[in-house]
Amino acid sequence: MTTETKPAKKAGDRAWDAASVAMVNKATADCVDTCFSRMDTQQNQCAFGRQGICCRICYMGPCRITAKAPRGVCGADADTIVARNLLREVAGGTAAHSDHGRHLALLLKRVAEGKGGDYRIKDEPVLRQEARWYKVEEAGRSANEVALDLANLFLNEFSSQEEPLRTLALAPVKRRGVWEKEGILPQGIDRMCVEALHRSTMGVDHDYEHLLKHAFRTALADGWGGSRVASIVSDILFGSPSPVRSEANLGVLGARTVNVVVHGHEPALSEMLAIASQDADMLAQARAAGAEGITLAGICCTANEILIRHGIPIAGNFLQQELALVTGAVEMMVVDVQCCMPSLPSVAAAYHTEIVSTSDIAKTIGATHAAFDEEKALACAKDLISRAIANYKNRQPGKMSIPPARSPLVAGFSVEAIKYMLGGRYRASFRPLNDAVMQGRIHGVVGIVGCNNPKTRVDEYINTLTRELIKRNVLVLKTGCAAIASAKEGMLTPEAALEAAGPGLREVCEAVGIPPVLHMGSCVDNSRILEAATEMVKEGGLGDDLSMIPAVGVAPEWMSEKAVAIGCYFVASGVDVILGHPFHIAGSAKVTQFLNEDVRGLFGASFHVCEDARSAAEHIFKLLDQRREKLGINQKMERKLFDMKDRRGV
Ligand code: SF4
Ligand code: MSK
Repeated sequence: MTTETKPAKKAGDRAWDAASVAMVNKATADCVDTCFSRMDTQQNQCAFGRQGICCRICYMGPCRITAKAPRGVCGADADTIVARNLLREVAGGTAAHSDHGRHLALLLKRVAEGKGGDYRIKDEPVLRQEARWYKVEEAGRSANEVALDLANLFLNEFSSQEEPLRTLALAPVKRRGVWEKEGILPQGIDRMCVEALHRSTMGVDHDYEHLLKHAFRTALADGWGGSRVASIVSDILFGSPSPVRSEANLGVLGARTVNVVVHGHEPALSEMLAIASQDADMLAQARAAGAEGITLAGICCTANEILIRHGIPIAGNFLQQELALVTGAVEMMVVDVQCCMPSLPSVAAAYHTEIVSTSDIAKTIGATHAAFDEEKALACAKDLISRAIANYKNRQPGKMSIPPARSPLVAGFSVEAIKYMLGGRYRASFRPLNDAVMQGRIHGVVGIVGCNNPKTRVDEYINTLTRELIKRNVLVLKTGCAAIASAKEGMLTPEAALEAAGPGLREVCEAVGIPPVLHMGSCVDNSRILEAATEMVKEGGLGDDLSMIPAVGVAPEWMSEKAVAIGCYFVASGVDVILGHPFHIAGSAKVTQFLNEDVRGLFGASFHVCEDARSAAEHIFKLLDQRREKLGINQKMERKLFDMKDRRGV
């Protein structure tokens, strides 16, 4: 095995947006270590790990597969080891999304029992609509009675031992038939994760195809189970998202306000922080401390959750979590779970920032732990804001520098909101979208999701691909850090983005008043993308299965196990997935062939690796064309240049 040594990158090669580049430079000047400098010290990353052929599942190992040692001590070959490792990644990703969903389902149960403290059911129409979908009696019953039955049903999705997930009933009938035929209908989410660990431990399941099929089964329990539950319960408790205006990038931090940044994934506490940060007493306290007010801003998916419901601004995406601290202007960063780097307290130590962890399952050395008590949620949130205000006096003006970057955006496109935008209150439906796809004005729909990764220039792939696709009349749906990348780029502003869209897409977007890039929420809200695709199938005219509609998923700069699970549930749902860089599977030609080719015979979709944005755009177009061809809707549109008169006439 050889390792490559590369020269350290310049700050401009680290990130696409100028604000991040400025903060990478400031971190260097302030002698602060960030993921970018650590990427350099980690540059000789393990080639065995990268190919997935290192096994440390038992203590006869660790074993590494080479030409001279083609089997581990137990006899496992590269195919078994690679498949086991991937299955464990899927189980990790599924567990993360689903445990988030479980916490919310438990909160819904407590609210329904009158033990939810400051939480209430905020969106009763959504509660009742979901109850009807899940066949829970709702007519003539109180909201709390309905919520209790629904919460128990959701909790049973975790513990069910024999019954397949109830949520699978929301998928097209034909797709459910595919899952049944392939033996991958998931039972309870917890059972799927436990079985994944059991099957991949020493001496159990050794057939790579059999292991990988369970990876798809486990992932389905995420996308159609745990993630879906998280999105639904968040909508019931905190309100269903609808389009809101806000701003994104580090410039949303205030030079003269107390800045509190929330980071992570679970929205329960941040919902209360959104209320507490606007409380009159808190604002008076901030003014008494010499500040002009309180700025609450977010990083990662906690940010997306409070953006799509309250319009709270976004400070940045995943790789800006340390850079936000490097501004020297953050009084407190409140972290919950997932994607919060353990380095945050050491970066914060160079400034005056206090890092506060709030989830009892997630502690970090150097952070203050303030356990979040859901029964006293608002009081906890106010305590945190007070601490942040008290910390304002510790700012070191000489160490402060807030980049002036802040881009306007519109976010909050739930499936219901898209339907409403497309058809209005009385004719809300996906019909206009399906018609536009069938007529070729919109070539297809592409979901761009996932994280950033310091191996590549932050946001470059995401933003280049997004521009290329909308220019070619592809409607883009976004979640997670990919959505934040577009926000910083100004591509979530209807006006700016429409300028960059192709004529057919622009015509449709202008007619119905939507931007060509729709921010649908956080990582668990990838289930909303599946829901939108299902609506397109149900609406008719684009085939009777998810594998038929002209749709593709892309994870350009992904880094998390959660992205592996998301990719697997998209493919198992019949949606092709483009990865900007491959899974750690290159050590097995059979596993690579199975995931990138053979699964097409099972699911009608597979994985594809495109390491640059332009080749990804070409490939996506080819995949969309293939589906359009099969549907018989790929006739070339007559070329027409649209003037303002044409557009007004749409
Ligand atoms: Fe080695 Fe087999 Fe143990 Fe893995 S399970 S560490 S390959 S002996
Ligand atoms: S936060 S999972 S870095 S998208 Fe959901 Fe961003 Fe990826 Fe975390």
